[in-house]
Amino acid sequence: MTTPSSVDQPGPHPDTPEAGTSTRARVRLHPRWWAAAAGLAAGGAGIAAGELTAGLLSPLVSPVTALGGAVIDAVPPGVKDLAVQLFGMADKIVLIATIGMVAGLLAALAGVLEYRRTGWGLALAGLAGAAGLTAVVTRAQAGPQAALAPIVAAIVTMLLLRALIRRLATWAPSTPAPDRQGVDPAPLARRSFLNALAGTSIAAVVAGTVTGILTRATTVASGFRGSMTLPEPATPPQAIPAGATLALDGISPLVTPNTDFYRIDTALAVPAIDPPAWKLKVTGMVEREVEIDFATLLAKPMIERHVTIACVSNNVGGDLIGNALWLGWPVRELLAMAGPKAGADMVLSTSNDGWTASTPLEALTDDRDALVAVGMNGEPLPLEHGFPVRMIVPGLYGFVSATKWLTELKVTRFADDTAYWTPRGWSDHGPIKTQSRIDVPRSGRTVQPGTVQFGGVAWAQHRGISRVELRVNRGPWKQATLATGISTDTWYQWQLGLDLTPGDYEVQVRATDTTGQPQTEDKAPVAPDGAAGYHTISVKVG
Ligand SMILES: Nc1nc2c(c(=O)[nH]1)N[C@H]1C(S)=C(S)[C@@H](COP(=O)(O)O)O[C@H]1N2
Ligand SMILES: [Mo]
Repeated sequence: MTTPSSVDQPGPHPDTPEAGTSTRARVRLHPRWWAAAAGLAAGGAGIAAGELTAGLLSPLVSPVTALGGAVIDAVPPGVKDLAVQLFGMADKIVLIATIGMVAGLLAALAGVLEYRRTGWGLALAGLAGAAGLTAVVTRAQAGPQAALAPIVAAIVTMLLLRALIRRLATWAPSTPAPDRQGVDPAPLARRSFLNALAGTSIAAVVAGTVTGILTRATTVASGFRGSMTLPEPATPPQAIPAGATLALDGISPLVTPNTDFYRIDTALAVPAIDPPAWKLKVTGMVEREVEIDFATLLAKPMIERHVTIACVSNNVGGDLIGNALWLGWPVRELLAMAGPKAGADMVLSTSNDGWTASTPLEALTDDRDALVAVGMNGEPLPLEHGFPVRMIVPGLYGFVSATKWLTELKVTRFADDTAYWTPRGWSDHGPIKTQSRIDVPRSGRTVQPGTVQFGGVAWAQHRGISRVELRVNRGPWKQATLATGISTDTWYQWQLGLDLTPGDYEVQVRATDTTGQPQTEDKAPVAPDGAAGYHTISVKVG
């Protein structure tokens, strides 16, 4: 190897172990590879920290899943079909693996960039975090806290990347300093870098494993949900009548999409139920206890009904209300199998997480279509809306009827049993109060003088709405155009054009139900049994 002429050659390549004792020579791999490894470890730990955050908040806000969803939505249908053909049910796993590979490559690249030039790798990590943030906030069904996970992922990645690359640069400067005097820092710096790299990698694996364990139930439940098909209803749903929808910009859509549907529950983490393990029991004051499993329930003759459900905590003018098409089996048929005993007047429904609601037995046995529901707007119930089975009862606030993740119906008496909210200052009965809301214009808006179009929704579930009126500055009531309802169990759109000259106005709305009873003007707070009063907005014309 050593020839006389080699004396005049430049020294051995610094990557080779033969390079002797110079600082760079100790690096057996080219430092670029160590930088890539640092990027991978930092990115892995960052993503794991983000997923762990998401898993703790709610498994529904995972940045990786959100990005995957965004990719699914973005690819043309042809590519989607191809992916399903190629990979079948494994298509989602392939997608997640692909996202993992892309993330890995980007992380390695961030390491190399950061090693070359301080700040560049951080910038790349920041960009990736911004992509995750965009995916999460545009998709998550879980509100603004969803933004936390990608932010945590980006910050952890950047901090670790900076710390690792700083150590690497001390050991193997990317721009080698002229020969230094004194003690060679290499062995110490080398150990410091390798320890940090190992620590980061271990942390990434531990956080990833914990997240996997935490979210496994959710993964199983969403996997089942994604691959199941809902049964067809035995009788088709009522068609939405022509004239049920008014063409007015900004009015609430007649049917609320699942992703926009309000969510209210006490569950810190969304319960994840594996349908094959699910059972619904009917117990208490019954002739015979009944227990049905998911397959048995799906085989029952189902009906599909639009029902507007509302939260008792919905303030006048609030948005804790939504209208969906629910697929389910009438509760009265399930109760008939069990045979409620004389004297019973309540059904205490229990959720998988222990939450309970008290529903009058009558509301579950009369002719209204109270449902043991499995479908929402043509899909299996979303996890956060009660997958796999919930109750839907037309005419009652959710807190006394709409039990999600339903597992038991106990036939009992109001005198003997108490539901979750009853000892907490809320009523044990909760019929929905007749209400109306102005959606457009938004309160506080300035609008053009002339004919100003007002519009919104009104509801009196199971009684139906017969009239909606507006008044300006407490003047006479003027009747609005009322759209045809889908049924008395849903809300109705309404609209009215008012000629207004420049100035400040107070506009109020009131609805009247089909029994001729107008909603009350007397204000009531949400507790104990629902808000009352007129929705009042201010409009500036000018
Ligand atoms: N298990 C369970 N079910 C529940 C609740 C709850 O806290 N836990 N909240 C109820 C309340 S107060 C309302 S208003 C409705 C809301 O249903 P949604 O989240 O599907 O809109 O669910 C009801 N079902
Ligand atoms: Mo509620």
